[in-house]
Amino acid sequence: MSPSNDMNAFREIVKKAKHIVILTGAGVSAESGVPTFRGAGGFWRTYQAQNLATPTAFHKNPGLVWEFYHYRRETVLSKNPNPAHIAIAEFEKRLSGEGRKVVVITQNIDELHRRAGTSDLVELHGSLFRTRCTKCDDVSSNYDSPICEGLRGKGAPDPNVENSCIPETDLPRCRKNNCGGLLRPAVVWFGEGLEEKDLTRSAQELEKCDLCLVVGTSSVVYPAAMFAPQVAARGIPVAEFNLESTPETINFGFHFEGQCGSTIPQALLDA
Ligand code: BV8
Ligand code: ZN
Repeated sequence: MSPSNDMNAFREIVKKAKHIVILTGAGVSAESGVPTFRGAGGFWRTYQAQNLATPTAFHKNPGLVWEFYHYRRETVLSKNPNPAHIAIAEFEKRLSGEGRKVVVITQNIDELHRRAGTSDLVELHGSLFRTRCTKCDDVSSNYDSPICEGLRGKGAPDPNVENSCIPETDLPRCRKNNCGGLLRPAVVWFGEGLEEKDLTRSAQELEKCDLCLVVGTSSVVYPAAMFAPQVAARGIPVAEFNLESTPETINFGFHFEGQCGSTIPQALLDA
């Protein structure tokens, strides 16, 4: 049976729900001006994002990968949460006053949910604003712009820009007890496992929720892509908010087509 787009019927379900999981992907940040992975947004210079988001790429050319992440850090620092992030954060606050739980499980590394005020948050793929030392494993928050002098003015996304070949000594280095190790972004690259604590926490919330929203994701990257179908398989209502259908749409009870900056506030405000 194809999914319903009856917003009033969905809002009635929202009003009764006690434990809501909201799964989000790049589409929830699109209206903030943060490029998504699909289509044009998926390219930086002549590279596809997912070919740079790998341990192999970093090992081969840490300077190029740092230019890519520096560009994304600087881009996100100049953007703000949009009405979808804000409605989700307000929804969590309002429901917590009624003893009802809202938890956001995001694939995004832009921290826009955090900046919008969401507190119950699982950042499945890490954050642009955390680094991990490749030598001592220290993980630290870092909002410096630029993250180091070697990257100042680097990272332009245009296809004809030459790679800067920044010497490794000029890349972000660990300052913990003068370790000096090369830092990497504390994100989950393709081919890397997600953090055990995040997988465990997600499984618990997905098992217990009585409503799931899946917002702005193409549902092609695993294991995150399995989460919403898992909830639907338990007979729990799942609503997909997207510009288009995805390979998982057929498994969901609801599908709301459109910009989630409009459809999410419609679904959540005062529900
Ligand atoms: C793992 C952080 C195993 C980094 C990301 C072959 C080789 C190696 C691995 C694999 C392989 N085949 C399969 C795999 C597994 C792989 C995978 O799934 N690959 C895919 C490509 C097939 N997965 C992994 O590698 C994962 N790890 O499997 O580990 C393992 C286990 C134990 C031990 C060792 C290994 C790790 C995956 C995490 C990768 N890191 N991000 C960074 O960002 O730089 S993934 C990254 O891409 C995002 O985080 C996100 O997850 C994904 C992009 O997806 P979306 O968020 O959905 O964004 P997208 O642009 O695709 O879609 C946007 C959607 O929004 C669209 O539907 C659009 O219509 C919609 N939209 C746009 N605007 C709006 C909107 N909707 C509403 N309103 C709007 N305004
Ligand atoms: Zn270190």
